[in-house]
Amino acid sequence: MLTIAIQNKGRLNEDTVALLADAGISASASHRKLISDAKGFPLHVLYLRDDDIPQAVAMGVADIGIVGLNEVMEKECDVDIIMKLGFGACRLSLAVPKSVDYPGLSWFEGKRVATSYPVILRNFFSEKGIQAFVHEIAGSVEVAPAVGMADAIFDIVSSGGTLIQNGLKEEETVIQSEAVLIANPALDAEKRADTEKLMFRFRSTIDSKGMKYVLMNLPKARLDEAVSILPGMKSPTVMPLADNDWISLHVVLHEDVLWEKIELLKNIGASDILVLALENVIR
Ligand code: PRT
Ligand code: ZN
Repeated sequence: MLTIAIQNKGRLNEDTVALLADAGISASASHRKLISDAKGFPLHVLYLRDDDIPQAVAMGVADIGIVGLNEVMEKECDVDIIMKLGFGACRLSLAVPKSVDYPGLSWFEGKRVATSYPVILRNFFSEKGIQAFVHEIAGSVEVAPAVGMADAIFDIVSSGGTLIQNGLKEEETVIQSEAVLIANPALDAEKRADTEKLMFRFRSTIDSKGMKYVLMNLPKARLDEAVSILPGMKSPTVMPLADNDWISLHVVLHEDVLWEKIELLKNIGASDILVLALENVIR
């Protein structure tokens, strides 16, 4: 049976458990245990610290895992990144005290930079030909410049609020990260097939994010206009109504364009518009 490693607590845990739940897999039953059996899919769930997930998958302790791309890159383990999961978005950036008049990367020459991601940072500096001192610290990296431990930091940024609170400004983005599905490169055929099944389920829930199912009544004579308002639709679903001059039109729309399209459709006579949540898109 396939074993998946997920974060036991922390920022990725909730979204990971929700992704599994949307895919019909219940994994939240026994948080306190190291390992449990999921319901809804033949799967062992191994709860680990995120730092340990790349290595657990590389060693085959788990077959697959869900972890931030930043951790995968830092640990340099032999794993395949097989899917981006669309949550846990953040970036790894270099930040300097806001009083610095920053001229570009050359500023880092000879400087001390505090980080919890020394491998990624050393790789970046060596690629750019910058000689800087990389200081590894485990936590609260953002306070290092204020207490005189470093000249700058390299850390995870999401809203940027933490940097501002600590009198720092973001100057260079080194990597963009999000949660990814990783796999041991040497899975046997059966585990590979199970992983494909799991990815198929994840894909359908990820693809449905932000999508709405919209039904409306429309005068039959305006169908061509409706189709031109909804570009990209291969062919909208059209159902007859008891009144021959009217049809029922069904479309899937992203919430970003929902209201704009609905207004245009109303202008050509659409009425009784129903907007429904969409759980899965199975292609
Ligand atoms: O205990 P364990 O080792 O498992 O967890 P952890 O403490 O190492 O990691 P955790 O749970 O904090 O984060 C897990 C993963 O979430 C990270 O490896 C990233 O891939 C992802 N992630 C996404 C983030 C953030 N967003 C984030 N904002 N991880 C950390 N942060 C920190 C950031 O460093 C900053 O200090 O949150 C703070 C707030 O960020 P701002 O910019 O929004 O202020
Ligand atoms: Zn961690």
